[in-house]
Amino acid sequence: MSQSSGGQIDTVMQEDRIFSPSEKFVSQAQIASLEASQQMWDDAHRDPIAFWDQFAKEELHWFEPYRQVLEWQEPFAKWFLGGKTNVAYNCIDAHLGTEREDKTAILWEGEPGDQRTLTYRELHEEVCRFANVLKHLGIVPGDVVSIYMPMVPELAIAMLACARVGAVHSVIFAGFSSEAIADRNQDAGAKLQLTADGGWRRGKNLPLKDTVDAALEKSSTVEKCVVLRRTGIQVSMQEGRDFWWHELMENASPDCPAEPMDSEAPLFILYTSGSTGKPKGIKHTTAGYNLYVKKTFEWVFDHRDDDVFWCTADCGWITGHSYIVYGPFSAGATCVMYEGAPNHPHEDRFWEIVEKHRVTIFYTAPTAIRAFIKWGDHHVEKHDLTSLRLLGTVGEGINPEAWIWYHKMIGAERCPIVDTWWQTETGGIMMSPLPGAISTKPGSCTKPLPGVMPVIVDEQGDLVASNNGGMLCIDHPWPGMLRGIWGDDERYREQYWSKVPGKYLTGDNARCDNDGYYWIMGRIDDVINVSGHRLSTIEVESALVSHPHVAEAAAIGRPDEIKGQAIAVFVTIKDVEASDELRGELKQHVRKEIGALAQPDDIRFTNALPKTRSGKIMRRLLRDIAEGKEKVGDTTTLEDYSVLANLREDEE
Ligand code: 7RM
Repeated sequence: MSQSSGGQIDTVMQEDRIFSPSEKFVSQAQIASLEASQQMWDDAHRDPIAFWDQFAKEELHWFEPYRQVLEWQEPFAKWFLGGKTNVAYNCIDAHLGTEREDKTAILWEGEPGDQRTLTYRELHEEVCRFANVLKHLGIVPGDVVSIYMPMVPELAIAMLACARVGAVHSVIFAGFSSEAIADRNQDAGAKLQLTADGGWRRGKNLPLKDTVDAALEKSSTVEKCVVLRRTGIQVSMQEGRDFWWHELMENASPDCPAEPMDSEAPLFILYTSGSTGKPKGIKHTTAGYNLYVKKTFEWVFDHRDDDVFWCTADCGWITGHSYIVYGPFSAGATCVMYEGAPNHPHEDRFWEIVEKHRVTIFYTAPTAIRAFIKWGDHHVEKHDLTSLRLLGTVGEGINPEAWIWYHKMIGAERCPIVDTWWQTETGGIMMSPLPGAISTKPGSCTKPLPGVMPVIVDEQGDLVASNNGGMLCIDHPWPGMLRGIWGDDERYREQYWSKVPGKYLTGDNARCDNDGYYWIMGRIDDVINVSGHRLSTIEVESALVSHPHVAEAAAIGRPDEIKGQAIAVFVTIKDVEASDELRGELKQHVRKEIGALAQPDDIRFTNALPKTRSGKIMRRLLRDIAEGKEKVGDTTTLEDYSVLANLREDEE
């Protein structure tokens, strides 16, 4: 182990397993060798401008050509200056008149078991009609439309219709409170609200319109509201403000040419949780984002025309924006879209859907994988998953043992796994295996995609040596990068461009091993400092998860008079009861796996960990609890409040 100096992060994890794609996979892959991927990477590195220029010309429809590829006035990038295109056009119209016109675009499954399919032609008609509805309601290019809807096809239709008329959408996950909606609406200056009467979640009817009604009392800029009928629950409609989706659509013409939009016209705002209470609206624009999500979708998922792609995220997150809607549709893919929970009506719902629709590419989050493991293999074994050829993960680091389970149980050791590292801010995937070209190591997101230039630096901003952990930054602008924080250039500079001069600060720690493989080590703020050794949360957690009775683990540093910090871990277990004996066994297990230094001081058993609504473990809250704080920090993004109450009761 290296001695810490200059703020580097120690690594204690040793993961030597390596998996190569099968001959069959490679023989059919688009990028089918290390040499081919290296060639792309070298081309992009040598001349990023020429690299992206060529793709932009080939892959997007231009109403007017651009005159300059990139203008970089740090920290503000503009891509494809002077060009005019339209994201909805690239996602739909581009496929009309080709063999994709009658191809299925959306394969939708409602939670209660209802089903709908839309071909690209049908999607085109729906989007055009709703685009006319938007115009009829007075929406003009640049207006902000707030969307608070369940995972139904109309959510994608609404996003695409906004893009078609040049409106900027702000999708808010349909689980947020009325306060959260109002805060975001105010910050964005939203003019129109789109919602539904309700949505299904684990058999319950979520009263979305009621929540919106409360939000609109405090959304001073919102003038009108369109309501989709989904569950049929009773809602109150305010005369002159609220309109039924289906009534407006009845009279809407299916003819609506796409608005030629400037390359840098804002496409959407997506709010992420900042460290302060103030909502942070990440801004993405038109052409660069569109190109980036299209190419990364094709590269990472090795997309072919006969694929059935399923990304299990919600459109309320960046993963849904980029890899349910804009990336796959630009590439002409068939996408499964599912409305509900993975355990409704039973814990095998996802596998039932995979079997039913013959899904070939499945993209989900580590939190879901850990839940599947906990629920038991028999749910998986009931179903025929032989259609799958490629698996993916996103959202958190995946513990190597969870990776191995995914590889064996879901992939039957046949499917490569793409562990994709990226952020709301990056727009699309930044690091991931190219599945036909790059061998995988469980727990590593492997290598940067072509054109992505990661660097790892210490507190002084100096590059760290290979295998040392440090702050992950990105060195050169890329087309999908955020263009700022909505209405707050100063915060954008301060948060992403001030700590390490000249580089985009991701906020994550990482190390790059001797083979050039990257290992994400968690958020900078989550580092545990034990006697001057700075440890990453994921390594301690992965050591715990490799124990047969551990389902999930979260490691944090709590204050300690002697060591600076002590390691406290919160653990959910499976198949056995909590006991002091197990506690001792787990400490020994971690000690054996990664060493005495990383051995937890406290182990607290819990039936659930606090997570964000998109499934990330909230270590910050656990720190507050471990420190015995009466009031924990910002909980607006917390998924389940009862978890906190339970953790408190469990306190020793
Ligand atoms: C796509 C998304 C971003 C943060 C990011 C990381 C963590 C995401 C991985 C990962 C390890 C991964 N956007 N993260 N993917 N950590 N391995 N493959 O999740 O804006 O919501 O979150 O998520 O900390 O900075 S996000």
